[in-house]
Amino acid sequence: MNGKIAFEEHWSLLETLEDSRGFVGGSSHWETFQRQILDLGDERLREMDRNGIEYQIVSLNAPAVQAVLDTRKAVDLARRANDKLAELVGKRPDRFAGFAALPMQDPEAAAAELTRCVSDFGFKGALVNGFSQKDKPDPGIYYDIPAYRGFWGRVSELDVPFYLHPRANREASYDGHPWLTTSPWGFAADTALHSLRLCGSGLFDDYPNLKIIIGHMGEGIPYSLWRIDARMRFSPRGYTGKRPLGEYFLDNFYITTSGNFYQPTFQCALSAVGIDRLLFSVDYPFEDTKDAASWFDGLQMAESDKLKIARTNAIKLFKLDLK
Ligand code: GRE
Ligand code: ZN
Repeated sequence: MNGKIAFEEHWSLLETLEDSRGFVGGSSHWETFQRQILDLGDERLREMDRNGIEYQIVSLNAPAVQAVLDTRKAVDLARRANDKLAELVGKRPDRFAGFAALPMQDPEAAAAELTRCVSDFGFKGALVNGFSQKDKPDPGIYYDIPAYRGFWGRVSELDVPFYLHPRANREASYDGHPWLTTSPWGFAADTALHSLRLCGSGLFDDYPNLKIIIGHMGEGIPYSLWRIDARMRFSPRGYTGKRPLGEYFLDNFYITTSGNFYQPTFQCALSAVGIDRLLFSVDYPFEDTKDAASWFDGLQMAESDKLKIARTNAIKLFKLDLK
């Protein structure tokens, strides 16, 4: 299928490249990976063309800004990354746009940076790599706490989506099993936890128009959605939302197919969230574009539904100037 839009697609500055090395396997693949993630030109475009992807919204690799303990340095890194991304995507506005990297260590600076990126560069929203570390590695800071309400107010005013992207889980219960902390499990566990914290905090009562995107077919939440609300009837301790949690998930979240090209999971996600909330993405270059595209293109479903997931849902969500 041609004309697909993908938006969990990463690039890297030279100075944040090392953040990705541990995830990429052996040295021969690392060579290729470096080239792919640094490039926002011909190689990426060829890969998109070969696989029917017309347009990418590009974001910085993980964890990058979120792992910079010194807030001043985090603010500076985000700004330089966004300036550079704007310059690169600006060369092919017909094929690329950007998501802002944000220094969430300082909620006011993050709100200001998002505003700058949307108004000066036409960025389509933000992509943030999970919790932030500030001054010390632990505990990580999650954005449901009151200090972030002003930040979310700005996201709501700007009316742009916020992609909550994974980073490695740091809980002590993962000790001795580093493989568990990252993409096989911990990425999803931590991003799901963060999403549920947002739902449980009353955030979406304060700002009902917020649009949160999560990848990897919903990071496991669609599979658990019914049980969460079923059990919340008996143990709602500390829950401050006005409505059942599942309603916020269905009203305020969008999910993508990034890095999860598996039919049973897709069917569950689609049944749980519906056709208007599920969107195609790859997770380039952590995933092979062909794996994502050939799997998606081969799905047996009505073409009109497929077009929504591949393209028209994204045009609507990001108000893209595409037909
Ligand atoms: C990602 O950023 O999407 C990512 C990583 C590391 C491994 C897998 C992955 O940063 O998808
Ligand atoms: Zn990703």
